[in-house]
Amino acid sequence: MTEPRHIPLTDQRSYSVDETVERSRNFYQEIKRRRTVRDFSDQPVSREVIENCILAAGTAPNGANLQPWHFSVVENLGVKTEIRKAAEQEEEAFYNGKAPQTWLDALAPLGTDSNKPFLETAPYLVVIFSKSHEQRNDGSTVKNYYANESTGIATGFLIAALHDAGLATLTHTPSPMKFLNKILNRPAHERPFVLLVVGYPSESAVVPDISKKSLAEISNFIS
Ligand code: IYR
Repeated sequence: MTEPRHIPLTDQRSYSVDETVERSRNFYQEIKRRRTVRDFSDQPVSREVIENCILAAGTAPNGANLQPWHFSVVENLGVKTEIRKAAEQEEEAFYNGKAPQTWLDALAPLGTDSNKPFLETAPYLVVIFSKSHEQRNDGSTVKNYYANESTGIATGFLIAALHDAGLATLTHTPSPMKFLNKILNRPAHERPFVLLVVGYPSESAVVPDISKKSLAEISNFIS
C-alpha cells in the first residue's frame, strides 16, 4: 500500500467578504448565459482551445484520483460523417417508435428531431468516455470508483471551460452510443458518456424559449 504524501496547499485563493459575494454573483451571471446550441457554424476553432479545455476538465474531482475518463476529439470530416450517419440511425428509431410518448412530450419544447447536421458542421466533436476500470498492458485490470459521477463532473468542467472561451456546446446523447467505440476505436470497457458538439453558433442560431427553476425550487437551507 502506498503511504500518503502531502504538500502545503498554496494555490487556494480567498477573498474579502464583499469580493466573495461579487465573484459568486459574477460567475452566476456568466454561466447563466450558457445555452445549448443545435445550429453550429463551420468557423474553425484553434486546437489549443480544445486542449486547454480538456486539461481543465481533467482537473475535476474524481474517485480516488483515478481519473476514469477519456476524451476523443474528432476533427476529421469523414469520421464526423460516419458518426452522423450512425447517430441519425439511432435517433430515427428513437423518434419513430422507441421513445415513449411521455418522453417525446417532454422534448417537444426543445423542437428536436432525428436530423443531426451539426455532427458534420461543427469543427469538433468531443466524445467523453467513462472508464469502469483501467486495462493494463499485461491484461490485468484495476477498478475505478465512481466512474460515472467523476466523468459527469469532468464533463461539467469541460462545458464551463468551453463556454468561458466563448464557444457553444451541445450535449448530445444518441442512445445507445456503443457505435462510438467502433468508429473511434476505443476499447469495449470505455462507455460513451456524452458526445459534445463544440464550435460557434451559426449566425441565425435560435434557442428554445425556456427558463431555469428558481433557487427555492432547486434548493433548501437548514439553519
Ligand atoms: N437523443 C435525442 C433525444 C433527446 C433526449 C433528451 I433527454 C434531450 O434533452 C434532447 C434530445 C436527440 O438528441 O434528439
